[in-house]
Amino acid sequence: MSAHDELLAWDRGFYSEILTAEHLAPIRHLYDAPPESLKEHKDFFWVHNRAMWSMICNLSQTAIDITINGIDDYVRNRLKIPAAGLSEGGKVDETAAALSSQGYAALPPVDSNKISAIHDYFETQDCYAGRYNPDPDLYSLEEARQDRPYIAHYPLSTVLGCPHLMAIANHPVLISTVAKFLGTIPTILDYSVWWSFSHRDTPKEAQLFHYDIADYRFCTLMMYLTDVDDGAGPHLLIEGSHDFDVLKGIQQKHADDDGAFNQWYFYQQRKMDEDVERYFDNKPVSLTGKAGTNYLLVPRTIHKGVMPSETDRLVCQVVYCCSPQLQTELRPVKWGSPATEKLPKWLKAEPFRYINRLFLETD
Ligand SMILES: O=C(O)CCC(=O)C(=O)O
Repeated sequence: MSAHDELLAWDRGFYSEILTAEHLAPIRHLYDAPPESLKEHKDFFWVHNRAMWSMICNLSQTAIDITINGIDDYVRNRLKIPAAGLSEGGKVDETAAALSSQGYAALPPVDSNKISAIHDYFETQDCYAGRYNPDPDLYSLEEARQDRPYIAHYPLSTVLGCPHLMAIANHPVLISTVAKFLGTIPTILDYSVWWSFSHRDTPKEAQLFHYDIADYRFCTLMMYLTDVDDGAGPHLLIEGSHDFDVLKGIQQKHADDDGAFNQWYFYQQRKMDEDVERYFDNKPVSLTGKAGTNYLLVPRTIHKGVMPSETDRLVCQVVYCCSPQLQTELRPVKWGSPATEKLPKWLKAEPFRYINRLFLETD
């Protein structure tokens, strides 16, 4: 089946579960689209997006848990995706629990030879200025370094063709940890690598505090490919700021503010440092580390990538979701094409095939 058909089959199949499965009855009222309006993936995307937003605005952990249990049941029992090779216990449980409570968890650093190979590969590849662009104008890294846009990304096919990268992002212990945190077998929604350039005057977009909503529950792998100290734009986050109980506590504390906290938290996309400081007791945690430092992050925490003041930063980010809430174009590479030459063949076997189905198309 093509990646496109598999995506649409997932959407249709899970939507039918929502409409019929008894265990999903408590959330069914959030999915009220007329069936004839659901034709393409984007139609299902918006239905999920609306339901998700409603659960978040109501800080309803129960609704999110019911949905994810439903997804897990659908993936394991209807799609019959085996969790073979995934494990629990030991560090997996410990790391997933830290990720859940703090909103971040450190992973063992990546082997320095592999990091050097990844870094050296990207030094030779063309990139493009700004955020995600499916059809970018490419220029060399040397030109980008002269031009100094605030960030420069690499095309997806370049990222997938990088040595070691997909093997690291799909390491069975990492995937087991992510699965434990999510409550189901993940779907990878994005692989990206970008430079954040230093010596600009003002922070922009994700360099200002914000949180992201990509799925009912999701997390990211952030792997530093250059050394990241305070001058190289560390990732900064407010520990625990994803926790609905913490957010309910703040709502109660500001119950007399005429809805100012809710307005700020739910509707102001970019958040000023002084407001974050006013509402949250904890000081931001700054994630610094040498190249090869690796974190799992919950992007629903309030966070930002600090604007680098001294040195350019190169990072890799992988997004792991419960459901395929793809907002960008689906452009899988086919196994056998040049971009797949360096990929380990075990990525073709379940559950890794399922996990990577938006990016790698098997026959
Ligand atoms: O660059 C970073 O550390 C954070 C990136 C980020 O917040 C985002 O892409 O939404």
